Amino acid sequence: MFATDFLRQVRLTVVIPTYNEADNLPGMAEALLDLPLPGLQLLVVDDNSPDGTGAVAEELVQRYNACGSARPRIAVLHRAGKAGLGTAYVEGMRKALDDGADFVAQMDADFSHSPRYIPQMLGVMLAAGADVVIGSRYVPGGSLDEGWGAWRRFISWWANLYSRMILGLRIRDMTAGFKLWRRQALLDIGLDNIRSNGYSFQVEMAYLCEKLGFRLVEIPIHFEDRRIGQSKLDIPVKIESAWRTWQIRWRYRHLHRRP
Ligand SMILES: Nc1nc2c(ncn2[C@@H]2O[C@H](COP(=O)(O)OP(=O)(O)OP(=O)(O)O)[C@@H](O)[C@H]2O)c(=O)[nH]1
Ligand SMILES: [Mg+2]
Repeated sequence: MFATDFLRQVRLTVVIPTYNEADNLPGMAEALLDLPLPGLQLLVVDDNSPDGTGAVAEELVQRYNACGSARPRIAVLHRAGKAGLGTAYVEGMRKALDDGADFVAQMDADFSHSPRYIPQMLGVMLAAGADVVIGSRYVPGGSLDEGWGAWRRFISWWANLYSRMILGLRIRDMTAGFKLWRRQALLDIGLDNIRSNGYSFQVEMAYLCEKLGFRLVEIPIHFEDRRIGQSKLDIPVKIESAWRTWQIRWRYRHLHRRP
């Protein structure tokens, strides 16, 4: 099969958790569905956002699924209330696997992660035979929004160093929320085991990748500041992430690489 045929048929689901992202979601959907990947599906996991993101997502379903394609281009998972980033990803990824996705991407709704990297991530995954590809701010060529002040840069740098040191990992961007997973990698991780919410969800998943001996590639990305709206990951989430790192280390102390 030619590479272009493969890319036309590839079943890739992009899971995006949303809480109050009504202004960002239509643009994200358009950018994702414009990519040269007709088998790409967007799965929105919304927590009954007060700004009506859930209703916006349903309008997008009507708009983009009307063309009669076999696999819906957009699906929505509505949850009753704000239950955290980690559980949103677990539920979304589980649904993506149940629906037969071969590849699952995870990213934020706010354009911090540009959709244009997705074909590149898929290409790298296939060429390198990787289990997971990480869109990384902290490998050579990666960069942060110029608008980030010194304090924010320091906190992000510190969070990375902290979790890398405690967990003894080589991954450069431990809190990266932009990843592409091979189906089998998520099955091997066992999503039912994941306990972390917030930033520590990313740390727990990264830790399991290394512990299980996954083939992992970090590609450089430019991380933009959110375009519209406010951050949902507040101080309590950051504190939770700090102590969860120790919990992750303890919980998986007997875990061995997959054969
Ligand atoms: N479903 C769901 N989505 C969430 C929750 N918390 C955050 N999100 C989404 O997770 C993504 C990341 O959250 P952000 O608020 O952008 O976190 P952040 O990138 O650290 O903060 P900013 O730098 O301000 O963007 C966004 O798409 C949010 O809408 C939640 O409890 N439930
Ligand atoms: Mg963000």
